[in-house]
Amino acid sequence: MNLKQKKLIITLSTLTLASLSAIPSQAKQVNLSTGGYATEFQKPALMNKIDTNKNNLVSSGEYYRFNDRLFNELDHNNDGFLDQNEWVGKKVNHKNPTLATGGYLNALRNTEIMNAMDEDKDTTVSKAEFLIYQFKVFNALDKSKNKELTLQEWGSEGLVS
Ligand SMILES: [Ca+2]
Ligand SMILES: [Ca+2]
Ligand SMILES: [Ca+2]
Repeated sequence: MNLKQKKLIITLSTLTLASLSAIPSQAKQVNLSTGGYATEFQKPALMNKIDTNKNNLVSSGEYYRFNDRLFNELDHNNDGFLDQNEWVGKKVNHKNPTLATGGYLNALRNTEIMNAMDEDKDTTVSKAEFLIYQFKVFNALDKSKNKELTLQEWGSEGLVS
């Protein structure tokens, strides 16, 4: 086991859905203005894909499962880290092409978004970094703080500074 893997296990073991849901969005706004990312993210079509039980709400659990699967799909060598080649290099060989919208995947796979997620600046995005970032976004949109996003909250302001 290399150092990176050790670090990942330690970080992930402390990451529960409850702890992720409690992450403050820190700044009032999360800056996702790069390359139309926020626009693609906030489309109802993406929300609909994440809302697996089709009750027109995205729960923190649905959101967690979506991001967990998305990370695993991008992590070609299954080492728990996304490097630059996995992020923007070759096209994703979709194991599950219906997971997200094409527009969202294109906007996500941008080095500026990758750098924003890479908290410790080691040029890879660990699963912990990925989930923490995605939950900052979730929590910024969850205006009513009930760990569920309505369509109105999904499209609400607060992601772009
Ligand atoms: Ca739902
Ligand atoms: Ca990897
Ligand atoms: Ca990193």
